[in-house]
Amino acid sequence: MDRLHYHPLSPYSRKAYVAGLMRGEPFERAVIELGSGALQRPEFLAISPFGKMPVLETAEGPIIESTSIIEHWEDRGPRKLLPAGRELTARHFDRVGDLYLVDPVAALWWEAEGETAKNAPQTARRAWRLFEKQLSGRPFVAGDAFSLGDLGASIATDYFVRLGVEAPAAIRGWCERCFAVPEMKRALEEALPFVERLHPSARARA
Ligand SMILES: N[C@@H](CCC(=O)N[C@@H](CS)C(=O)NCC(=O)O)C(=O)O
Repeated sequence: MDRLHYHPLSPYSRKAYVAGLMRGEPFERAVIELGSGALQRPEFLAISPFGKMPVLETAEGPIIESTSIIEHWEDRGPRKLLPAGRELTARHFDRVGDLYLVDPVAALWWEAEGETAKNAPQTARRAWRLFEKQLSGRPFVAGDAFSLGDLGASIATDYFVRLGVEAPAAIRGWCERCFAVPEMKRALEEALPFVERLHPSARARA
């Protein structure tokens, strides 16, 4: 059985975790202990050589990179996050979301003094403009259904808002729709205790 190494707080982990839940098939979960040095232990580096989560152990070997994990599952079926005919749109917004929302919010969260963190709100606002344009007349970026294109971007947007970066109304509405997906809601609820512990003010802004 596939085994996902992840932490509920990590947005990239959460992408893979939500995708796993949406499949409706069992998978093993190994929660990484934050701040324990677990990511740099030889046994972890053997499956994730860059010391990053998530990583999925499969019968064919480990898969790193959140999107690749999701693609592995989508390829095996059932297809949940890459809608037929809208796949390229979903993939495009997944990439934009990772680069211009997830990476910046992670910098803001962990290294608030760095250059990426300083530019993070501006980068997010530019990304949100792209999402807003795509969302005009559609509930989700690839059409009527929640897809890979919404996944990481909405998780990161929720973190931005919790950290006090105001998102436009249309983006907040889209985010609400994303978090109404039961698996998104469940994964957020599992992350919130850690959010509260690490950034007590973030919970208050939620
Ligand atoms: N591109 C990777 C990014 C993974 C990543 O940066 N994960 C973060 C947690 S959200 C991590 O493991 N950081 C630990 C570190 O860099 O030491 C993916 O999509 O999986």
